[in-house]
Amino acid sequence: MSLREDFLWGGAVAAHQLEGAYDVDGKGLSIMDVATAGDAQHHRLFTDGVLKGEIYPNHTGIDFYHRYKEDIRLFAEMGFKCFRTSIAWTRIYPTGEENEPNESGLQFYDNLFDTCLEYGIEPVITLSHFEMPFALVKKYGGWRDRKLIDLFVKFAVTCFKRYRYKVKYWMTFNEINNQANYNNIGSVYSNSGILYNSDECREQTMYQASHYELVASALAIDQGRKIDPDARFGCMIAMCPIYPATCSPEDVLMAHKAMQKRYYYADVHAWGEYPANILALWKRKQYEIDVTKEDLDVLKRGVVDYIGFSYYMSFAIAKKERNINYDYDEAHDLVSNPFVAMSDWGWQVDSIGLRYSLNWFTDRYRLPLFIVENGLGAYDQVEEDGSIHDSYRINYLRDHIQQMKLAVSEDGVDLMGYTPWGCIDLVSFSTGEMDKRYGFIYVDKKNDGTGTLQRLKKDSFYWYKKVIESNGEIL
Ligand code: P53
Repeated sequence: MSLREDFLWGGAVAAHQLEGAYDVDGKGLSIMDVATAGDAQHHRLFTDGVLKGEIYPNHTGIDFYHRYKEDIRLFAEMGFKCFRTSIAWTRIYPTGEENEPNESGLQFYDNLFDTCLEYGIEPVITLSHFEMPFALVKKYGGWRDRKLIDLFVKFAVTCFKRYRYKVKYWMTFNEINNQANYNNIGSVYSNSGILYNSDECREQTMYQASHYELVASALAIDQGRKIDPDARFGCMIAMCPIYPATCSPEDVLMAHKAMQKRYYYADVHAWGEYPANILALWKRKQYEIDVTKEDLDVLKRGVVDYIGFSYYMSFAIAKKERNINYDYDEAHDLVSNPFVAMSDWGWQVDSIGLRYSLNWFTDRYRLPLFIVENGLGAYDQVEEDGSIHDSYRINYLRDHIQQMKLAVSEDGVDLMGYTPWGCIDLVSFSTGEMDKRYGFIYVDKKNDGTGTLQRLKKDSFYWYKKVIESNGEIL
């Protein structure tokens, strides 16, 4: 049994990481427009608006906004069947609160999707990929406020109606579960637009904001199905399976409890209800979460058709002696795994973990799966003749595709497609660098923003073309 005939090979990106043109054609300021540049050692900062003297790499991205035709042509040359990107909320509703959408923003995505479809490339669209109007953060504190649900659903419904004949595959929130890491401010701000106050209980706030997002996702899906019964609606989960550091029963249970806390989001998306372990946690910690009876009905109605997920790495965990309740704190509890390699940015490279994850999702949800991100961030060297020999990237992808095929052929996983991350070099989400590259296509831009923006084909470009041509048989 090999991959299905209509397997969706492609690549993935996100609006704010490549479009640039951050204030063009009526676009409003998004939270990623106030993220400064960082590097492998330093996190990016989120400033209070755009400040003079700071560098904001997403303002220019790789200028995809003006060059998308050339870039899609290159994707078509590789044989892409699909292209995953996101819609910048702020191009459609600049502050989130307008009554009427911004026509030039809508038109941009019409043009982009038309270009894809001309080449037979299916758009796979995320509604909110780590961004939201900055105005909603200032006014409501981001997803702290129930008001955000209606504003998001308005945005989603506008997109579903407008692109009904162009987009068949939707996802609501990118890596919604990354905010479970509530001691990492970067991931919480990007997921939910929340900056914590010094005296608040972060964990409780995180559960509240996450609940509003889960309700917003379900409401959007429920509406989306009425607008386009043929479309398929998915969630998007950042999958980093958490292994026990040893076979001590305590480590095994610790890993299991950590998985519950990092992946209950998928339970809610797929089952339409909270798992008992999260409700028990809220009770033990006396968290008062605003969950109405109507919310619970909505969650049931808005379950997903498929699970989209990213896979880059696995985690490992050991139980700390003092942690009597097996409470998982992602920012402090992970340990390094001596059995796997590490990328230059410290991400644990583990291709078997992808097969493990595909099995885990299938056992738990019995839904079709879609690997919507996977890849290796690496430094590339451009040779004098313009070639780029990225064998490390090819090796990473080959190993992961092999494991993905085994999950299909040996384990019976129902897999819709595979879209490696950053199919064209773009701004790194976590560090804001250009130097952390994932692409098959090199973009001449440096961390400091200089460069010609010229596109060059890496060795992996030619390799991936053959992979797609042979439907994964030639690796
Ligand atoms: P960069 C954590 C774990 C796995 C994936 O990341 C993650 C994160 C957040 O840091 O993010 C996804 O660019 C995300 C993309 C991002 C990509 O992984 O930091 O969906 O927006 O660019 C790669 O190397």
